[in-house]
Amino acid sequence: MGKWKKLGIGGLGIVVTLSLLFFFTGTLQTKSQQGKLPKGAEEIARARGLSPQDIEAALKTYVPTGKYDEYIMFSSGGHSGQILVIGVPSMRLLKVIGVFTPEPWQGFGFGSKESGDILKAGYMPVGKDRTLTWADTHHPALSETNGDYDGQYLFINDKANSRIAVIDLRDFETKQIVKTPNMISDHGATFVTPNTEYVIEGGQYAAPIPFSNYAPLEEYKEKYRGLITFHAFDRKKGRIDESRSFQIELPPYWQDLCDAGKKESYGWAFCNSLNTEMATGGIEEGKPPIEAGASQRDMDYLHVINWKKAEEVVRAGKVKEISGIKVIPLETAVSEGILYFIPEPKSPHGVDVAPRGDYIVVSGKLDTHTTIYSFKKIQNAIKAKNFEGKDPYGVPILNFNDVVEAQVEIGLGPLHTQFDDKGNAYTSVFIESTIAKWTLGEPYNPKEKAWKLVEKIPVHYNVGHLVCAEGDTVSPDGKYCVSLNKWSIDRFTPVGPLHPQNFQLIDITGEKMQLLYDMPIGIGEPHYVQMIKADKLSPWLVYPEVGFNPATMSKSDTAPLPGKEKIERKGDTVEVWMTAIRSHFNPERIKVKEGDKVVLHITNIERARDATHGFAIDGYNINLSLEPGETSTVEFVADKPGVYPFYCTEFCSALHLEMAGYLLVEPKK
Ligand code: CUK
Ligand code: CUA
Repeated sequence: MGKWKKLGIGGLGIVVTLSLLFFFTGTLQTKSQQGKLPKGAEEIARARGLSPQDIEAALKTYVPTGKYDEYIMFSSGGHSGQILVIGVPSMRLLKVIGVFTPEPWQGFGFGSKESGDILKAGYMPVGKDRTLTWADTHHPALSETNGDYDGQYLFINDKANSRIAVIDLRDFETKQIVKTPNMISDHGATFVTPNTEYVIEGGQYAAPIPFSNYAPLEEYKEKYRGLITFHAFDRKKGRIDESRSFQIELPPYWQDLCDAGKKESYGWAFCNSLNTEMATGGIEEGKPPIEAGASQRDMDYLHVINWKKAEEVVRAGKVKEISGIKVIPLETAVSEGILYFIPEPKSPHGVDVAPRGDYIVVSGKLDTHTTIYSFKKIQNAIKAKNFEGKDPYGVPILNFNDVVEAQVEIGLGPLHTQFDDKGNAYTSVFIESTIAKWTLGEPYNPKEKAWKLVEKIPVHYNVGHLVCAEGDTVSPDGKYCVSLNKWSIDRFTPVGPLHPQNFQLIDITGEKMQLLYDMPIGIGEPHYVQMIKADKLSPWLVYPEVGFNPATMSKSDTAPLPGKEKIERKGDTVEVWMTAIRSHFNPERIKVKEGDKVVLHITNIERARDATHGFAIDGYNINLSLEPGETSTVEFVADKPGVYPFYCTEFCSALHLEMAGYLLVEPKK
């Protein structure tokens, strides 16, 4: 009771709120139910200490059993190297997609040749130990058609090793991992061009090209360079086509986030940078630390890149081929008018293109403003060759005042910006721990409403990115934003010194932003998320045919089919064609000799939804997940003699435990 009084709301307030809400939701119910509160609702709220606002928030997020979410978020899984799939508004975790990291449930990287090959393609091209089993995933990007999400593919980067992955949204599985040539780290990735012609990957920490070409830090300015990669995407094949991809050499500033131009700015890309000071640290020798050296200047450079022009230059062959990829040299990028710089304030981080492609919003981590550049003004300045000078590498620098449209005082530490359908922008403010809502200028809003801070809402705490429904496309939906908070301090039951991160769901439909829900994220550190209308996705519920190979997305010729199960020996190779159906494998006895190579093809011949079977061989680190219709291959050398049961790892049926067999490895004499 005390709590209610303290809130100054009282029982009447709850009854009113509840009645109003039930009146509203009641329109969806039958007449006899209308306006009726379930018995005891008020008592429950009171007993649980819920305020009227809590109840309203609960009603807005609750998705009853049997009902689906309106939006789906694809979140970077951070260091886990995975993707998290989350429903909105319920904030229920729907799936974890194995991407750069072996994922045991999906059997991704645990024995199937197909997934192993995908992972291996992303290993390092140099060095003895090429294996990589983690990634620092940052920015997922949904494929786009005309600047709108089309629900077909998803991309994500690995900042730690400069890699890009392709996920097919028909089965939500990883199809390709590309280790980007020449680059060792990235950050401005992944961002797609409006028709997914390219997946953009901006670099981060400058290094020699390729990074395996050793050069001491004393030669930083001469030998180190930045890079941006345009990975050509073949939508038909659903794969990055490395033969058509290209890179542009950049000065050794640390390029940061990128965004693709759209509509008006189609054909251009924008990346910001930090450390135009080219600091490399050296506290060991009494030099300033990197963080101080890299923040001496008031301005860094927004990179303005004409990728349409770059395409022409690549076609004309004005490139160097380095490590098997076409690279446009820096001098060529300058002489061909591919690259321009614009000063951008203090330690820039986010760069986000407005829905019509007309404005580019940049935020500086050590600034209090968002800075908005006009694409038209940029084009005019380039055409008029209105440059204030050149950087040490000859890149023309546009005059800040010529191209800036507005600056909006937001608060300390603005990072990333998203948009809604009403001409508003939402910026995450890191140091303040807030989300700031502000208005865009014309043509989004009439003059008197333009470029103004509207409202701020506190978030808990240290927000990085935020996402709003389709909020980085040409047609944002509004409705919801989610704040991706790095710290959660006092929000959740303590679980040791490593705290969960906190995704906070915010309703942006009303006059005021309303915080609805906290979702702890126990997998860190997610950086970016995209939110797509759920009805834009049309994933398969089972694979389209029995014997379907997800790696090729086609029916496999080698898939075992019912009645065709067999075991064949050719020399030292034992090849097995096996089927799986509730509740047995066929064959169920595999006898080999120590040292034999075993090639096992397995098809799950089920057609019922959810009828997944696993296939694990004890002691051999093998586990597959076979969805209905799926076929997979396992290859291994039976180098350990003994008796190795194999069994189904999904509780598929009443006789699941009986769904098993024996691998007998007879020892050498
Ligand atoms: S992010 Cu990669 S440092 Cu602000 Cu896009 Cu977190
Ligand atoms: Cu199949 Cu358990």
